[in-house]
Amino acid sequence: MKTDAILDFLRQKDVFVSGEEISKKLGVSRAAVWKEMRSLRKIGYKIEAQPRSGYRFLSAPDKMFADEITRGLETKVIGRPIYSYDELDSTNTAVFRLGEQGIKEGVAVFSEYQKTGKGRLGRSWESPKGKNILFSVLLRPGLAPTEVSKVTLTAALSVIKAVKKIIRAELSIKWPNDILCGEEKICGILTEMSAEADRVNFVVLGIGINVNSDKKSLPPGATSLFEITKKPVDRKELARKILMELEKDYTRLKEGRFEQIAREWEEHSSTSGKRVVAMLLGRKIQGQAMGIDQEGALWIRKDNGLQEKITAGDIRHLR
Ligand code: BT5
Repeated sequence: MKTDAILDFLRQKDVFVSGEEISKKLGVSRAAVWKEMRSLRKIGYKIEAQPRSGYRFLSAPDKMFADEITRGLETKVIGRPIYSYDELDSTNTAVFRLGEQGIKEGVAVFSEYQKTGKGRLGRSWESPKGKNILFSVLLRPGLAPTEVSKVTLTAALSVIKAVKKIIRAELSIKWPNDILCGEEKICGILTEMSAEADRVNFVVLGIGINVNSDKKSLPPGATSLFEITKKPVDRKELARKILMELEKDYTRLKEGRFEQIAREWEEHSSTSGKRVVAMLLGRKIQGQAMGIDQEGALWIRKDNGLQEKITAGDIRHLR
């Protein structure tokens, strides 16, 4: 009901505000104000109350509430609106449904936990409750199905730039969709689409980032931002930064400037120049990764000197 309005009002003031002032301003009874304060505290807001002075906002809980992420979000499309949940099967599945309902692009769904978080190729994404960032965004990029991998590469660039704005760490992108610290994974991206033969209806971009969980609660080979810095990271601030970077990069993608994105992606990539092995359907190729082309495909110089490009699948860094 008036919860958002009360929070906004308290936050603007940054001093004690009397119950009477709040009730006048918002046109509700003082009893209603008191009740709202109680329910805000119940969900983790810290609000100081003093009998004579009234109420003072102290802090918001470490929860990915949609309103909290939206506060200070400077985007026009991405994250407009945001929905957030305590638990879902998968944010990708939830956003896919929104796509099928014809909802406009930009809507984002966050969840504190996923019962069946999805990785690529039928793999799973494991993330303990309330510690990390798990979300998906609906996009309608107007690309051909063969070009959708560009969305994944674009998102990887946006995430790494956003994270680097918040923490100092040696992070890199492993083709096509992993963000690593050293060789340990802190972020995975899953792009799914609904398409006809030559036209994409919509794309669901799903991003999972290990933010504040400790290594013990993550699968082997994974690490988190907390493990890197030993300090908790403000998840909402990071989420906002990612959405904002994504809006800028996605706009460039839509305007046909993927070449620019690919160049920046290369600057952050740890794949280019490495010896890699690529697992393709039924066969393996080994050689030196040369970098991505204007379509986002990875070129590998094989040991026999021939070059081959891969457009999808998994690679392993050898050294
Ligand atoms: C990915 O797949 O890396 C894509 C992950 C996308 C997850 C997000 S979360 C929000 C949205 N909703 C979803 O349901 N999914 C998306 P892939 O490259 O296939 O990597 C999956 C593999 O990474 C697993 O087989 C594990 O080995 C490993 N893994 C699982 N959970 C991990 C974690 N939290 N951190 C690092 N690695 C993990």
